Amino acid sequence: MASKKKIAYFYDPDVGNFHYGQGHPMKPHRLSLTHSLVLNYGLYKQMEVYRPYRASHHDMCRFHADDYIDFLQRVTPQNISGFTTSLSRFNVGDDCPVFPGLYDFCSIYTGASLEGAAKLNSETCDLAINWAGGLHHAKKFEASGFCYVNDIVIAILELLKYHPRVLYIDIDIHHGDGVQEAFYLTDRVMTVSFHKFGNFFFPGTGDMYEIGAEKGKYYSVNVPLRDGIDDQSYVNLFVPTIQAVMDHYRPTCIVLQCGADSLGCDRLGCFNLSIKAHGECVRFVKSFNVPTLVLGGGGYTVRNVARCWTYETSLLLDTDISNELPYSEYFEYFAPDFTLHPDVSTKIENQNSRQYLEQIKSSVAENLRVLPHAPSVQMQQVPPDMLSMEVTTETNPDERETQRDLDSRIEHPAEFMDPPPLPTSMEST
Ligand code: YEV
Ligand code: CA
Ligand code: ZN
Repeated sequence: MASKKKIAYFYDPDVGNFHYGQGHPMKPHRLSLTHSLVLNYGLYKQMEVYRPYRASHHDMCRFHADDYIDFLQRVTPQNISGFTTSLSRFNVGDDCPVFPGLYDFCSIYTGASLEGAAKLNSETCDLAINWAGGLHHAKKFEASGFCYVNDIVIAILELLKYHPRVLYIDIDIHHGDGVQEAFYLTDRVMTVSFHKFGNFFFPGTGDMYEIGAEKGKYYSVNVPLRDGIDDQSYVNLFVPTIQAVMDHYRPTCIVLQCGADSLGCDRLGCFNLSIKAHGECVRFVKSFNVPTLVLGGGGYTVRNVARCWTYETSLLLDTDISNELPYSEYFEYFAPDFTLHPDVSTKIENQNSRQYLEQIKSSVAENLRVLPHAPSVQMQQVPPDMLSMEVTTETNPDERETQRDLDSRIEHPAEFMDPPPLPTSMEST
């Protein structure tokens, strides 16, 4: 096929061995299942498979507060009783527990997203995939919704070194609140989230009237949905919405969060999407031929998460794969059908009326119409990034890059919303 893309795929063999704790719905083991299917379908042959870089404390502090990352690095299940004030201050507890290896887990999924962004920047690949990433709820100063470090914000900050406009699209059933909040005041990033909204569904934000503020006004797009949305309603809303966003914003790269909790039969979700419809959104985004970082996110019925992200890996590779699953070490998870596309529909009624969906569509279109086409930015020189460091040891620093390379780099404005300062505690290890 003429449009075959160079794909970088990131997977760390340790990532599936972390445990949030007994009964917790977030199961990193879903990442081992996904990778096993990707390998057993033979998809690895068509992409570059990387064991990712691990993000450093410094990398995480590009978005997060130093004392918060310090806490994540120090706290363990053994010393937790010495951190009672920090636990509540940083929202670590029930949804976001302290578990063994917590910091390493964050370092793995964040390093992979950051390296994916750097490989897109250097044009080493056209698409980068990190199913372990996409933890969109983490905030500058706190954990939230099973997310501790916001790998998406950190990856977007890396992309902004080279890209004037980054589009973020989020098809997880939850609102992409952490990413929206980080870029609420800037036109350099447009965030678009489709999510369940209403009846106190977590996190409670993402109404269609949240549109951004100051320079970022109209650069946050929210598509609030009711229970039970089906394939046809979702795709018929997603396609024209993203088409209008692409036409008006003209991003130079895209970050796509593919949370699989929007599928039918998800343990925490209430939508009714099939794996094919979820994948259709991924395929549509890919069809614009814009460099894209593809990330995971939520997804709590692990067998369907693995099916969904395997299918989406095949779509990104333009490769058809059989509905019959290949044998793998986790084969029994896929009983009784052992297929890629089992029926995941439920009896939840679609509470999104045609009228309601039309109203959202026209409200989004109206907000996009007032945008200037493709806002530009002041170009500035920025410090070298992680990949250029690898090859500069013996060269004259003045000759490392052409002027054209330097001109193509763009500094990002530091535009984060800081909540009011909190009282500091005197805790130590
Ligand atoms: C979400 N958290 C969650 C399932 C079987 O809903 C919340 C909490 C109450 C919450 C919240 C709700 C709102 O409507 C608005 C603001 C809110 N802030 C908070 C903290 C997070 C979902 C992230 C994707 N938690 C669980 N839904 C859940 C957590 C568990 C933790 C340990 C063990 C079992 C658990 N089971 C769960 O659901
Ligand atoms: Ca979403
Ligand atoms: Zn989610």
